[in-house]
Amino acid sequence: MQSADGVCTITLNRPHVLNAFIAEMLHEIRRAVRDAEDARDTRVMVITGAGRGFCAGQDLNARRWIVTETTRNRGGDSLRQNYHPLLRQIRGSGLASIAAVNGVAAGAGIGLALACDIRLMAREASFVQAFARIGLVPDAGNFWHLPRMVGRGRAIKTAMLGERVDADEAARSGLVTSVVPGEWLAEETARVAKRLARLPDGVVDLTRRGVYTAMTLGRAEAQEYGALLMGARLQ
Ligand code: LHQ
Repeated sequence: MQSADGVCTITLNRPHVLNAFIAEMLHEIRRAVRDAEDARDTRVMVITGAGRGFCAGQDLNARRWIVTETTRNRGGDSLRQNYHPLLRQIRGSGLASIAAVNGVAAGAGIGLALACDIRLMAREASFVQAFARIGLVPDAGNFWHLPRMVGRGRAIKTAMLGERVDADEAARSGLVTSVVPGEWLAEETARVAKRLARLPDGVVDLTRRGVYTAMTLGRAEAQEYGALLMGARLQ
């Protein structure tokens, strides 16, 4: 983890397997997020990958994910124990989060990117919903995010077929906020992160709370929630 100017950067660092997750790495990321939250001057966290991948999801060599009743159950437990706490932590933290998607993201790697507030993507990067190919179903937040972000039809198509979604398609369908050539990704990420870090105190936290909460409410309740948050700004 690196920190400067209110921005902390967490780099997934298993490039030989496109930064696929193992339990230890998930714990390390959680620790890094906690450290970022505890650092008083940190306002923004950036998550990115070392090498040519962002994150290829679960490391398939860490355990053999042959689909049997047993592995299915273990898969559920692995999600509950290893993945869900991290995704909740990112979403629940008071820090703005940016996924700088530098390369391919697959499976739970997409889940990690979608848990962040903002996704900036290198033109060379792509998303692969790899689950179905190996006999699994989308998880790690993908079920929740995909239909909301890209609509039901696209969600089902990409999840079932597992076709590669390139960066331009990801931007068109709303999965990422912007696409830049790979060599500019770090610069663009730093620019956006700095702007977020310089916003008045509380704005980032209340805005993301407003958006995420409003997504679960009806119109009238969402308006009222907006009034409550505005009240918190102007008392
Ligand atoms: C890998 C991986 C990988 C190990 C590439 N593991 N080595 C949660 C908990 C519970 C249950 C299970 O599931 C989950 C959530 C999940 O995330 S399930 C989904 C797991 N991920 C995948 O199925 C993706 C597997 N990888 C791929 O489909 C491709 O590698 C992608 C599309 C990501 C990239 O393709 P390429 O750009 O062509 O790269 P590559 O395939 O040549 O990979 C490069 C190296 O990385 C290669 O190793 P090698 O020694 O030959 O250079 C791969 O074996 C290794 N690698 N993903 N998940």
